[in-house]
Amino acid sequence: MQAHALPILSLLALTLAHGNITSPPARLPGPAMSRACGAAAVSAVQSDFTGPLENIPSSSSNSAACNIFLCKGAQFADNADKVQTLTPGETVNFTAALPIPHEGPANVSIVDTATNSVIGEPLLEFESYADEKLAALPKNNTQFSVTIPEDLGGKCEEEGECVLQWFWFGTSAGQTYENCVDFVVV
Ligand SMILES: [Cu+2]
Repeated sequence: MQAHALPILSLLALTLAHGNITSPPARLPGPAMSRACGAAAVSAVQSDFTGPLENIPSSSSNSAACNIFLCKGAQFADNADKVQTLTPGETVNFTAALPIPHEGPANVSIVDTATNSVIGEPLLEFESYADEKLAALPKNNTQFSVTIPEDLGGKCEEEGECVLQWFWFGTSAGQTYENCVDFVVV
């Protein structure tokens, strides 16, 4: 029974996979997310780290702290060990996995987590990202870098205050992808 179940699970994982940030380390679900968003939301993310926000049941939310559209619901409290210490003007290299591309816009921005608002302008923007009609994805879809602005208006000096957010919307798929990298500037 076990031997038969494994190939089916592997196939499912392939079928469900869409995309995520693999470096720098992005926020993951944990106990704080479970308290904020419910265990079903955590299970949905853990079943496929590359899945879209639309696959996460937000109806299980039991707290104003849970916003699936901010960092996929992942909480700072579960990720305090992943904070990147950066300097103004520093270049940050990203690696993304896009096992199932869906064409659409994408960007990387600095988001103020208290208000879920973008600070300044996006650091990187793609009008057309992850186009499945291309024979091969451009290298900059999975390997790209951003530069930390010289002036963040005094923000992003406290852990948990700011994240580097990768955002991608697969237009025809109607699927939204987000991953957040916690950081502080010093
Ligand atoms: Cu997808």
